[in-house]
Amino acid sequence: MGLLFSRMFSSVFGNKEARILVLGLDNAGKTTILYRLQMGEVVSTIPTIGFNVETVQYNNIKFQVWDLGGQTSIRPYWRCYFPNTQAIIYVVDSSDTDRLVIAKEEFHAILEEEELRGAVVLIFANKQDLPGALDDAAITEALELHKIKNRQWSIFKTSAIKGEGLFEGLDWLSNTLKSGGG
Ligand SMILES: Nc1nc2c(ncn2[C@@H]2O[C@H](COP(=O)(O)OP(=O)(O)O)[C@@H](O)[C@H]2O)c(=O)[nH]1
Ligand SMILES: [Mg+2]
Repeated sequence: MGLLFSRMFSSVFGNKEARILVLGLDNAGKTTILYRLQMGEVVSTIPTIGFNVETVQYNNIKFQVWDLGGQTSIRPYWRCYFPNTQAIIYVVDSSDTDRLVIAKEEFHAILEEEELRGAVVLIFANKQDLPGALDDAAITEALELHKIKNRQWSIFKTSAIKGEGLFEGLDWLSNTLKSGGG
């Protein structure tokens, strides 16, 4: 994936500093995806203000990951990571139907952030390999994706464990960013 990744994204941002946030509830599969992409060393920052941020720097692109949900007091600190964000990858555990409502609420709260207004959104309906996982149409419904206004978005079925669907999603993302989104 590392090589494919460089081929897809090398011309997207030029030399511009870019940020892609990988967000979702805990246990969604974000960290697994980060390792699966094999773009480089994952650096975990010390959680001094109560949340742990994993970063992979790939050329001029920073991928940053943290868990949504939980304490509301730390949320203002998330904003430090919002500038220059061209894309959000939102990861959902498609088999965790009990927490889909929370996943939806956290998702729409993030979309309301002023500094993330221009970011393109890629949704990964992850853990498709598990029995009982909802498909992309059902996740679209549960997350109320039709409510997204004025930004480009797309949803892909993935299995981070098997490495399925990730490439297709990133391909969509790089093409969308190339054609001026984000
Ligand atoms: N079956 C299955 N398990 C997954 C998948 N992606 C992640 N996991 C597992 O789900 C758990 C949480 O994954 P992790 O990447 O730590 O989630 P994070 O909290 O969002 O970073 C781990 O045990 C992973 O192995 C997937 O696509 N399928
Ligand atoms: Mg994690």
